[in-house]
Amino acid sequence: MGGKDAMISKDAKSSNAATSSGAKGKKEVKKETGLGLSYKKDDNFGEWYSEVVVNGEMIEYYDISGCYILRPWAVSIWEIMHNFFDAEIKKMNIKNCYFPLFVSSTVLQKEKDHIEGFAPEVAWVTKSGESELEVPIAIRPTSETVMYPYFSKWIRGHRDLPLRLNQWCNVVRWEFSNPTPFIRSREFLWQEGHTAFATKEEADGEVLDILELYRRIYEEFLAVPVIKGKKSEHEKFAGGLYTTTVEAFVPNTGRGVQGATSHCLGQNFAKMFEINFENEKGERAMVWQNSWAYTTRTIGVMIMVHGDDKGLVLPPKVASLQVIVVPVPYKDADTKGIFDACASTVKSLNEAGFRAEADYRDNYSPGWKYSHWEMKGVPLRIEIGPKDLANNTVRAVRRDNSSKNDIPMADLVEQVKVMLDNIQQSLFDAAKQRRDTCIQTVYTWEEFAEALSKKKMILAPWCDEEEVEKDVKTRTKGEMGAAKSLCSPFEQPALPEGTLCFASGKPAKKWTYWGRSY
Ligand code: 87F
Repeated sequence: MGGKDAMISKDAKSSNAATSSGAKGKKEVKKETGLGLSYKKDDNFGEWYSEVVVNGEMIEYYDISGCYILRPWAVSIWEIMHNFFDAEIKKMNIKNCYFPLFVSSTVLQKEKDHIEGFAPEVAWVTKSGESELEVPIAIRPTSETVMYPYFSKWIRGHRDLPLRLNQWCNVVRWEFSNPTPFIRSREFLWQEGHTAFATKEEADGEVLDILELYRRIYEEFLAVPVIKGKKSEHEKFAGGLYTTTVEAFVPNTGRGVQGATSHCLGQNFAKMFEINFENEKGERAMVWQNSWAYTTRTIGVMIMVHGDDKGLVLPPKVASLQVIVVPVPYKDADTKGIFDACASTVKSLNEAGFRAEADYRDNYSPGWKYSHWEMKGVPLRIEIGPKDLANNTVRAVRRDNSSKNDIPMADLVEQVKVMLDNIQQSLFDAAKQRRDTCIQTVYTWEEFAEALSKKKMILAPWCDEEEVEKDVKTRTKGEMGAAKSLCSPFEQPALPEGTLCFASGKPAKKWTYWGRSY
């Protein structure tokens, strides 16, 4: 990434992006419109990303490093995913709740082991006005310690189980490394699910049900392919029993990205917080717990995977605007007729359930509007000019591949549906193809090092020993960051007897994905 966060002045300057400069990787900006990006995705990915999130009107930089303003264009995407996920978990009888933002230090530190490694990232409130607080209060970085004392209070007998809660909220983690909009920010939005069951089997089942919802968010909504799998002992959430993940990959940087996680916490927290119940036999038993979350990081992954040199590319299912209708009036043409055709096009599309609008602004040319809506990633543009009016057609232009299609007015709704479905599918297919060409299977350390230098996502046979993973990290340390295990995919290729670990030479136990990551 371009290390592009420190100063608001620098950020604000680059966000205008209209001027040309001699900086590395800069391209000529379209002079006519003043729109366009000054960096190309393949030439300078970090600068391209910083520019596209601002020019696409997703975020605005803020005067606190690592904090970003989410503009309506980004929040509308979050809301669409929220509505899907919220409805799905309600079907599973999971209830929404809200716990406070603030945590006392005694409560936060109750489960010391789990908090230990994270302590430097916890932000504290130490003052109100000019006076020091008697005891500092932490801002939640996650809510295990906030919620579980109440789980202990609310769970008495087996009839109180399962207890399945979720909250939609913000969390704060004071990151020090390279903040990046959506991907690594100091405050972010998420849902965090926290559940308790009488049996491990029920908990195990839920871990996978939730992981499947995360897969659907990425693949069906964001059109981003992910790999479902299990984290290594070294990479799992230390407070839990095991961690499952959906892993995405950003081909341009060759980095994996943990898309969302679903943990089985086992009984660690139950012991710590005394969350137990009387079972059907009248004995005391400890609950089995899970926790799971996805965050606004999802949006960043989608931008990185689909965006291009013209700006954002939004998959139709998450685009707050799916179709932008642009009138193309000529000097002597029937302007009113064109505007009326635009209005009736929008009306038909809205009535059929599509998110469509027309851009009637008279202070911008059609060409400027094309660039503007391309920058914002609207999946489909409909142009209506004098010829279209005469022929009773509209011209539809796809954002993802620029293909043009003249559609008879009579087939409008039907054709738009087909085109949006095609865009959604081909974005996924193209992303999957790009991702798959980055996956490389290796058997030896030499092959591994070579593949890593080529920014690959590496599938390798592994002995599954923590010491070996630590060793891989040490041996790959460098400017670009060390490689680590991403996940062991649930779908394991065959592992013939006698296959050796790529890093230790010991007998391999499983196939695991490795690479650099966000
Ligand atoms: C940062 C500061 C303090 C991650 C932290 O993944 C504590 C933590 O506990 C911390 N960063 N974590 C792990 C979060 C685990 C878990 N929490 C609920 C999830 C899903 C949602």
